[in-house]
Amino acid sequence: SASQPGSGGGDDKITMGFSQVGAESGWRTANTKSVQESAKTAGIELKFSDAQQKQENQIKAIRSFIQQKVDVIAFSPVVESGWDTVLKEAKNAKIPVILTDRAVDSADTSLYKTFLGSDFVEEGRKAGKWLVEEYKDSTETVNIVELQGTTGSAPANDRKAGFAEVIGADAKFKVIASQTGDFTRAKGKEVMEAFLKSNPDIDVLYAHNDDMGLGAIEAIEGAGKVPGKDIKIITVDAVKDGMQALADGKINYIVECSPLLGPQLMDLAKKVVAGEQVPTRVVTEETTFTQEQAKQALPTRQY
Ligand code: GYE
Repeated sequence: SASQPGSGGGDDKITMGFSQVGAESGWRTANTKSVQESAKTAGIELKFSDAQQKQENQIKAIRSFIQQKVDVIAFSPVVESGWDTVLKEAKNAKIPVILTDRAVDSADTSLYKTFLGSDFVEEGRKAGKWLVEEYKDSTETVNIVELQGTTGSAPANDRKAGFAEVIGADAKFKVIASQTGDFTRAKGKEVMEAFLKSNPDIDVLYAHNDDMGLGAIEAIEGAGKVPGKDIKIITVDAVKDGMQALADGKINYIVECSPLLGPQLMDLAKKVVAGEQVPTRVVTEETTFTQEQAKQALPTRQY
């Protein structure tokens, strides 16, 4: 409202500046839709900016939101580090910041009000636990390749760490190659092609999102192998295309990561602008899917 510091308009409508990572994946498309639709429903005016996976674009967008005196800034930081300066500028301008989806590594946690999003380390652990269970009766080496998300991003760092923590307990699990596929289908395919050329004996692919896994499936089929059988595949997100591939037997297991953060984000924004106390961390609720569960869930899947 107009009486709040940082209020731009003369009316009571809250204005939110939102800096999105980009449009790299099905998850991101669903997330953008969720944010835009729930802003409308909540009566919040949204200034939306797409950073095309570049931190410098996000910093520019945040500075422009500060200049426009929005009531609240929300953003999904493409990478974890390098935010202190611009977040201090927002703080000095008395504009509250809400981290959405991805975290920052700033030591000074007073630079933002709250962080809404998934527990990515736990997602990595869930992927690892499925693998341990799947190979519990085998004593042979399990050769794993990993497609990492965007370098330096919270989900890439954390999904790698959680997975490594769980499989690290048994020496038979070997990550023989691990590289970024930038969370995109095209990059996932390209990197998987290279993996297949240099490693004749891949048992498992762990991809940090569905899109990279879907690109990799094309590469695996192109190499004359059967995805889901010759090479077992675990991914994260559970977007529709991923769930379809899971139901079709091409993916073996998906760890869910919900992109539907919009409604919670708008609730938090209203509270923060009103000067109310909010929890400093809000974790999204998530599940996992086997092939059978995917078949059941698909008809009613929202994203
Ligand atoms: O898993 C991936 C997207 O930050 C959780 O970003 C998000 C990740 C998601 O590109 O598909």
